[in-house]
Amino acid sequence: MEVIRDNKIKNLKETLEKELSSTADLVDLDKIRVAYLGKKGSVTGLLKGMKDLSHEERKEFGKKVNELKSSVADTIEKKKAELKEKEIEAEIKTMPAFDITTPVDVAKGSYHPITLVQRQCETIFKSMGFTVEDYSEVVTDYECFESLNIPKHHPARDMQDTYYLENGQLLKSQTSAAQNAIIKKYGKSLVEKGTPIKAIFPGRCFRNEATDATHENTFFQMEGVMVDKDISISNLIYFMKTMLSEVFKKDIKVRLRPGFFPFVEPGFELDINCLICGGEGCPSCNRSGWLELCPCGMIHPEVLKEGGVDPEEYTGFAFGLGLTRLVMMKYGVKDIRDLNSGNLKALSQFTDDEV
Ligand code: FA5
Repeated sequence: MEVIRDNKIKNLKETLEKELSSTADLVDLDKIRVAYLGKKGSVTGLLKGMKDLSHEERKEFGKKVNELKSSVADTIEKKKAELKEKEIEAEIKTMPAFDITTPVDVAKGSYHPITLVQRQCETIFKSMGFTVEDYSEVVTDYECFESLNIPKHHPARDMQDTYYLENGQLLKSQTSAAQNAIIKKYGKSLVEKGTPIKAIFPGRCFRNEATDATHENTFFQMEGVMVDKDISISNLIYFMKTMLSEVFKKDIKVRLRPGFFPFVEPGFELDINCLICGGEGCPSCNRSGWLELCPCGMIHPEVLKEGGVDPEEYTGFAFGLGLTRLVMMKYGVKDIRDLNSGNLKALSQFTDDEV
């Protein structure tokens, strides 16, 4: 009797193998699974005659049927994976070839107006012999303040509260944060070869401040420094005026008034006549007719010394152009917040084929 039962198991396995080898479809495979392992399936059916067996035989046969059950389930699962893979391969073969270089049919993007004006300023300064430097947005207290003659607890820090990282670094509140590194970088060739330091460094700045039509918490500045023998305020004014007349393609009325920054001496505020209201006074210029655009001055001897340049021998100027404000004036943007709004409709109106 045991031989008959073993034969039944063997036959069942052989029939299953035959059926599987001629199955090429997942639906048919599922039918086979039900036919073998379902409630009324042939494997389950084997257990039906068990009630007539002795205790020992039942134990023995039950074990064999359970082994059969899991081997059938495994075989069906393997076949299922095989069929799925074949199905995917067939699907891939029928897919049209994908060419990654095919142009996408969507509206063309455009440069942000700040990028346009930044590039324009870079071109102007490069044509006057300046190099363009890039600098990190995350800086140390030394870079942003101490190297600029602003020690801890100096009141000048109050104007430039910014965002601090847990490690003590900060998001730079002014592009002047790069001054020390630039002076150090080019100081050697100034001293050894007599090559003047002439660099601009545009960058994003951050300040923890209440926003209004002319103040954002995230805005752009463009710093410039020039250090050589006999550099004076006249050089500074020349470069500023040249840059502004190139950007606006006309002479711009500017005014220079005294301004205090611990890293320049003397220091100035360079204002331009508000181009939104023509100097009449409007919310964009705080109703003064003038817009504070570019603080500047002669680099403080302590800052030169900190950068490794002898202030007895060399002098230099520095300026911190409010790039975002320049963009407002150039394009007549009344509220600075529009520039960070991400509103494509508002931004896409600014195009410039010169850049
Ligand atoms: C400075 O940041 C100095 N580092 C500038 C400087 C450089 C002086 C070199 C001397 C020598 P101030 O905080 O004024 O200065 O900012 C410079 C310009 O950045 C401002 O004139 C203005 O145009 C722009 N600016 C300042 N704060 C904001 C703000 N919150 N939103 C938009 N633009 C701003």
